[in-house]
Amino acid sequence: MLAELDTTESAALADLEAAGDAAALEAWRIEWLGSKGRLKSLMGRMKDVDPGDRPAFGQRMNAMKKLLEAAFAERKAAGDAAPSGPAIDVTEPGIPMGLGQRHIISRTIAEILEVFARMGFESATGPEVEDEWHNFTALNVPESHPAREPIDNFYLDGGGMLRSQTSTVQIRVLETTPPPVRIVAAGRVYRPDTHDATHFSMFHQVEGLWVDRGVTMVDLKSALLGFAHAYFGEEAEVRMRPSFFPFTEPSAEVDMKMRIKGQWQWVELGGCGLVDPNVLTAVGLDPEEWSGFAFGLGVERIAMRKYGIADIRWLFENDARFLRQF
Ligand code: FA5
Repeated sequence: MLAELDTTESAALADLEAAGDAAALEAWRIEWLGSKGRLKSLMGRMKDVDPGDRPAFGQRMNAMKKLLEAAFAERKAAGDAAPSGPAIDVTEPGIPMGLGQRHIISRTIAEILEVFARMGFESATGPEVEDEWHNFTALNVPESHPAREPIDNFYLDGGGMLRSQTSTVQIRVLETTPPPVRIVAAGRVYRPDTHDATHFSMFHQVEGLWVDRGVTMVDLKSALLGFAHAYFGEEAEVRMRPSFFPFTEPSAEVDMKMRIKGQWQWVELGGCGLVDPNVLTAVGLDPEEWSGFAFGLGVERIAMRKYGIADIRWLFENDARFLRQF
C-alpha cells in the first residue's frame, strides 16, 4: 500500500508538469487536491490498511499532500508571473537580419589606395598614438612652432600625443626603408577642432610619399592628376596654389575641380610639396642624392565631394539610415 502511494505521488507530479495553462492547472487542483479529489479518496482507504500500518500510512499521506500543495503553489506563482498563452508563436515570421556593409569612409580609403596601388604606391601604416619626434620634430617643425601648441593638439598624460597628421608615416617609413620608396598611408588623425559641416576632431588623411633620385613637382602633379582622373573621371582637373608646410619646399595646396550637383567647382583636398631637405637629413638621407614629393589629403572631404555629403558630422553619427545609402 505504501509503495502504491509512491506511484500515485509520481503520477500526480507528472500530471502537474503536463498542465500547460491556467485552466489545466485548476483542473489538476480539483482532481488531486479538491474536496472530492484523489487524495481525499485515498485517505478514505485508511480503513482497509492494517491497524499497525495506519500511522505510517497517515504520515505518508500527509507528506504527499504537503508536497503536492507546494508543487501546485509554485506552478501557479510561475504561471501568474508569465503572460497567459504560449510564450512564443513559432509560426510568426522572424525579424529579418539586415546585411551589414563597410562604412563609406572605409570604402573611400580602399578605393583611394587601390588607385594609387595601380600607380605603384604600396600601402603603409603608422601608430595613432605618436611621439613628438614623428609628428613634429623630424618633420622640420621646431619647438617654438605654433602648430605644436597644446590648444591645437591632443597631448597625452605621461607623454606622447594622438597624431595630428599622417605625415608621421613619412618619417616612420624613411627611418626603416632605404629609398627608393613609394607609399600611401591612410588612417585616423586627431585635432581639437570645433565640429562644423567640414571639420571634425577625428578624421582621416591619405598620405603619399615618393622618395627617389630626381623626383620633381612634375611627378607630384602627374600623380595627383592621375588619381583625380581615375577617381573622379577624365574631366577632373588638379590645381596647385602656393602654400607653406614646414616639411615641404616648395609647398602647395592641392585643389581638384569636381562636379558638385552638376556644377564644376574647385575643392581643396589637402597639402603637398617636395620633401624638405631638412626632413631627409633628419632620417639620415643625403638631400644632394635623394629628393621626393609628399601629399596629404583629407579623406572625408574626398568622400563628401564624391558622394554629395553636405555635412561631415553625418558620417560619424552612426545613423544606419544615412550610412545605408552608400
Ligand atoms: C596637413 O595635415 C599636412 N600634413 C598635409 C601635407 C602632407 C602637406 C604632405 C605637405 C606634404 P592640413 O592641415 O592642411 O595639412 O590638412 C590636410 C587636409 O586634411 C585638409 O585639406 C582637409 O582636407 C583635411 N582636414 C584638416 N582638418 C580637418 C578637420 N578638422 N576635419 C576634417 N578634415 C580636415
